[in-house]
Amino acid sequence: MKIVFATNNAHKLSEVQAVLGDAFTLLTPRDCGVEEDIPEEQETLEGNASQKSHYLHGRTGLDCFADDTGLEVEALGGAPGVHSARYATDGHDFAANNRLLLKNLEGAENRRARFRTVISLILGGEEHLFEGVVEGRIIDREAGHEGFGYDPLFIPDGYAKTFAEMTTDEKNAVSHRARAVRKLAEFLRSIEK
Ligand code: ITT
Repeated sequence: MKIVFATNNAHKLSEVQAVLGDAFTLLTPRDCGVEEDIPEEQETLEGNASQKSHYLHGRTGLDCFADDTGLEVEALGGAPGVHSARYATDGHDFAANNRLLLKNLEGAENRRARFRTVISLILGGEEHLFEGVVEGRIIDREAGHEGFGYDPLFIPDGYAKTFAEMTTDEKNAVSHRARAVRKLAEFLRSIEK
């Protein structure tokens, strides 16, 4: 089955393709002639995922899905949350975001955090939402070079290493995005039958 994934993030694309396996071929917005940035201007993960998938569906008329992810840190009242991409600057500056997160958590005893992903799927013109969460903690210096974003600072519960110290398969065993994508895949398989 071919389906369009509304992302410009190559790391996300390879994580999601690894979870979905060969039965699904992911197309990117660019593959469908959509070159411009897809807007995400809402104040919730659900709102942004939905805005991205509706935008791409409107531009292409194809079945598609989008994800929006946030890192929710307990001691920061759930920040950066929906503002995770632009926490420190206006761009996607992962290093600056990580520096700011460490600064804002300096001296904090409570390091609890969770990643939350919301996927919006538009299939036959109807929207379906799927959520995935992973609980963990933020360490006090970056470790590892795999993955992207806040991965070097996040250790999922039950592990002794960060997402950035894991292979894609190890991250996908527990990650927020993989959990949401497995729900999406289950749904797609169930309606194919
Ligand atoms: P698209 O909107 O093009 O899909 P994006 O990078 O903007 O890509 P999101 O809005 O979903 O993706 O994610 C917001 C930010 O959250 C992202 O820029 C990263 O800093 C962080 N993030 C998302 N998923 C992550 C993950 O699996 N590991 C670490 N950080 C992640």
